[in-house]
Amino acid sequence: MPQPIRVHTWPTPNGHKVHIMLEELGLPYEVVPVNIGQGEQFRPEFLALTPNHRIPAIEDPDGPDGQPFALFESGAILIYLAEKTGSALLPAAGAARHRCLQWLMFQMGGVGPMFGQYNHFAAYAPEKIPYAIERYANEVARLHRVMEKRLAESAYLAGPDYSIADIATFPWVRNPDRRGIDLSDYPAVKRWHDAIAARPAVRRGVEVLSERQRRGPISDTERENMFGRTQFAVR
Ligand SMILES: N[C@@H](CCC(=O)N[C@@H](CS)C(=O)NCC(=O)O)C(=O)O
Repeated sequence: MPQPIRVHTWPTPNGHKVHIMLEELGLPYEVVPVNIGQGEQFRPEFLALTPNHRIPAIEDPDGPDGQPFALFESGAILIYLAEKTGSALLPAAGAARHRCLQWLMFQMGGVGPMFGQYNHFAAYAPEKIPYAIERYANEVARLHRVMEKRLAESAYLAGPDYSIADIATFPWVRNPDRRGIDLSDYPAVKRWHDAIAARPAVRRGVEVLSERQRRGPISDTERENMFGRTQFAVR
């Protein structure tokens, strides 16, 4: 029995990518909650794993060459876990592999940051700045149109098969109403979303730490830790 991978995480889209991946692979893992609203991402033991103080990060006791290995950045973690297990969730070579990495990068560099900024300005910013809200709402809609075009011609983002590109993107397309999106306007994205949401591993993955999910308006402490002086302190 392999030793469990420790996942330092929180129930957010970037955390759920890794929970879903571990569930899909059937790897044993141990969840180490990092409450980002309460500032636990700034604890020395977490900063030792990632100077970027963002979840998710993993510690694999059985890393490359059998040595303990720590890794942050959700996209890098998905690639690592696929390669560690030889999983077809990342095609081994050729055009299929590059296409998968292309759509993974599209998520990491586009969907994640843009949707995240939309959430920030629409839900968390203390003042409502119409220009910022409109800019990111436009980006969210544009990125949905890109996915719609792709998924109208392909079952999954990288091609005919489910891959780490879908695992990275799905948690950000979930709960579309939070971004002012009605998935019935994007029928191919909806078909893809519903197929992925029905996978047993995905259902289990998005439940990880769900009881700790933030509900209701953001508190002053949470605002301070995520967007205030604590966040931007020189470390
Ligand atoms: N590019 C990073 C982004 C990670 C990220 O933004 N994590 C957020 C939660 S989804 C976080 O830890 N925030 C803590 C903070 O803002 O202090 C990844 O994909 O791993």
